[in-house]
Amino acid sequence: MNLADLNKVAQAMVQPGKGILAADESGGTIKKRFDAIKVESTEDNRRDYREMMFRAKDAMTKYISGVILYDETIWQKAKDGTPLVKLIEQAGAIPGIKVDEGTQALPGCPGELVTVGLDKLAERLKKYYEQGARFAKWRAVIDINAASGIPSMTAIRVNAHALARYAALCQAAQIVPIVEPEVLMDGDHDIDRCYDVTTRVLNKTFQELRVQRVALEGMVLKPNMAISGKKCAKQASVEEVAEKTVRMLKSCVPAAVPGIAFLSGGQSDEEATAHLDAMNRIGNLPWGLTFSYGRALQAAPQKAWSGKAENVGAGQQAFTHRAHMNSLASKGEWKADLEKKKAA
Ligand code: 5MM
Repeated sequence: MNLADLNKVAQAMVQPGKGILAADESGGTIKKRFDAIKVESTEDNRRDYREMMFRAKDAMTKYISGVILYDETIWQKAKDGTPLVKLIEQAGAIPGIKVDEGTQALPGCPGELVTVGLDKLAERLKKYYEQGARFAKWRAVIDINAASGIPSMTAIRVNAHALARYAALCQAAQIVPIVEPEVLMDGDHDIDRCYDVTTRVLNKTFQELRVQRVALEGMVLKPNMAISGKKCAKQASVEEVAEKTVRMLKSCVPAAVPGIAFLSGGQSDEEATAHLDAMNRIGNLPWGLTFSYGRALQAAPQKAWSGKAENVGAGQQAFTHRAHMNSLASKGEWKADLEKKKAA
């Protein structure tokens, strides 16, 4: 492992003013997104949609540091035969790859999941590196449900162990691991419950990363924010989310980690931007704080595109606008009234 090079890539992923496009929806998830805009999820449509984003020059060159791809996409070519990975590289962004293989029920823990995909991961990483991937992503899913008493410590430990195994294998293959332990915001829990559970999850994850000798300088963390569950009657304000998330991360994430790139987790586009902005306005943080959004970057361009070739320009404009807003938020320079203006 060359830690200096891993650190260089990790620093580039979280550089000020840029963030990561999570375009790694698996087959089932992209179908759900396409169903919502009445587009059939064929290989060609998936390619056309992602090609549209990767060719959005302003967004990709100014605001996007890296793109997380799904296995299908990393091997795909644009309509004119250019590999999609090349389009990303030509824009000056870094190609990355989702390497987990989804979740399975965790035996003995009703209602809880474990992320799978460690078998043959070393071999897969070698091929992805040859194909241009310089970082990878693995997502663990932790649910909160007071009625069923979850999460259990078992689910937290098992998932932390798998995240650390994955991260160590990535670094041995000279690939920067994005470590994503996601505490879902689907329940009716309040922000303080989210804070407590996420604290436990992050502490366990970093403990496992240390045990398995993962070099913290060569990774990026992709966490959820401390936020109210979607069904909670009392929704925390932007300021409370920002203050509690920063406090939580400061107490759990070592300063050796180059950067933190949040998932959006079902927040609206503007909420995700406002929260990131408010955190960066607090300032004096030991790591870069940026975005690695899927839905909060893509909902608008998906709607604008809606599967029609004549809408490619509109889709690119919508994507550029969201990327621009989040770029500003990553520097604490976003203002709500900028949302009304069109992309530059
Ligand atoms: C883009 O979606 C990613 C892949 O999801 P599936 O494995 O379900 O297809 C997902 O891991 C994503 O990167 C993170 O959840 C962050 O995305 P959001 O939409 O929460 O910002």
